[in-house]
Amino acid sequence: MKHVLLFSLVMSIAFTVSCQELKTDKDDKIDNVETPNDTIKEIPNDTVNDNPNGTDPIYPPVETQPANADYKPAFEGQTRINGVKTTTPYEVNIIAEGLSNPWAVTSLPDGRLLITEKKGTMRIATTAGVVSDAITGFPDVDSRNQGGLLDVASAPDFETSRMLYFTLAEKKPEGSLTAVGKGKLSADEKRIENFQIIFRAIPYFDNSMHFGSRIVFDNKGNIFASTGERSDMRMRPNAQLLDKGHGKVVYITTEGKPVEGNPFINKKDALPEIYSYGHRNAQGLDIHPVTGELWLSEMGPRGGDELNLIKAGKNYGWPTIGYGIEYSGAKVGSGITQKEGMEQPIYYWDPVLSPSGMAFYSSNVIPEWENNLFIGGLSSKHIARIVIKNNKVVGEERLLEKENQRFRDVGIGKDGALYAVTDEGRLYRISKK
Ligand SMILES: [Ca+2]
Repeated sequence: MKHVLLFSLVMSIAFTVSCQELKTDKDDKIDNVETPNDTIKEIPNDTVNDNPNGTDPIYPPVETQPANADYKPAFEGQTRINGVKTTTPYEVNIIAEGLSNPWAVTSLPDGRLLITEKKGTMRIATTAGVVSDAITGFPDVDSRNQGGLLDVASAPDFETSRMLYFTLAEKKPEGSLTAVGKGKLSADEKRIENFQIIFRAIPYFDNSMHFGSRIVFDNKGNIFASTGERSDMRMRPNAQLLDKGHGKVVYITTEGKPVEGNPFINKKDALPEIYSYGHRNAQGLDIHPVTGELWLSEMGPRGGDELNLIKAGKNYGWPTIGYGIEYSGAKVGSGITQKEGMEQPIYYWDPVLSPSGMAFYSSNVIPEWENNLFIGGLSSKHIARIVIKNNKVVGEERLLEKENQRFRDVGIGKDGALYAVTDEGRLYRISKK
């Protein structure tokens, strides 16, 4: 295909942590960034540590910039945790370029990669970077700013059903909303057949911001999906309202019905699909490979990005509590960080990470990465490696920060490699050397 160039350039990672410019304007919009020269560098010997205990050596926190807000964390280790560094040698390859605003990358059962593109197409890539023509068959999406065709997940029975599940910004004359839809990948892999919307985060609203969203299957074959609160000051309070679909995690069946036992299923006037609420703009969602618990990354305002452990029926606080401030510098609401009945984030970033898609590393090909969480950073332009023990963050590392890319999503390959897509149109493969 003519728009995607194949790359075989092997680039290296300097394992040192360096300061990087963090934009105070973290707004999640598409930049044009010049492509840096690809160079081959040596990995410095002094950064490869013996690791006899199987634990990560401890380094200073990766964040060295002043915080935007003067809020104090609710507990030790809630922000600016010790740094860690990957010791297993790995390599970074740009395996494809020229993708059109790729938004999600995830593995098919056969190991190939599904990649959505924001304007409403999908492609299938091999792990060598051979990319298909655009796959069509989606409804009209609102692809302005933060909207578009968003996440994709393959059905647990994909090998027989060929069913794929998506989130998207559905476009209607009255506005747009975050929707979950499904369709069948045609036998020739050129089209999505019989696309159906199965859930809508009502009501419609006419803007182009804060749609979320990610989708993940649990081991029962049901779907978790995140929605955004649509950014506008009039919409923001909806994150706290149980009769609105904005700023929520929903838990639904493959038919779009609420899962039996959902926390608000018997509550009058509440949407029965809601699983958790009080979210701002969650673009990262995944299930821990060992505990089976649902984790979510969430774009906060200036200096309030969060990592949350999601539990049924809980309120995650937006816009009442949080660790960020408005872009104007003003407090958000009354400027409080804690409140009875509202959950604390497991971890937060100030300055921001601008967390987008995330994935737990369920492989052991790179041993110290097993069960670590990898989160794509947009304005921060790196991939955050987060080490979690006993539901606390115990280490953070910045990967690929020299690439100068807005990392939109990361996915784990069946081959134990980490794959990432960027707003600039690249597909990366990060694999053991
Ligand atoms: Ca929160």
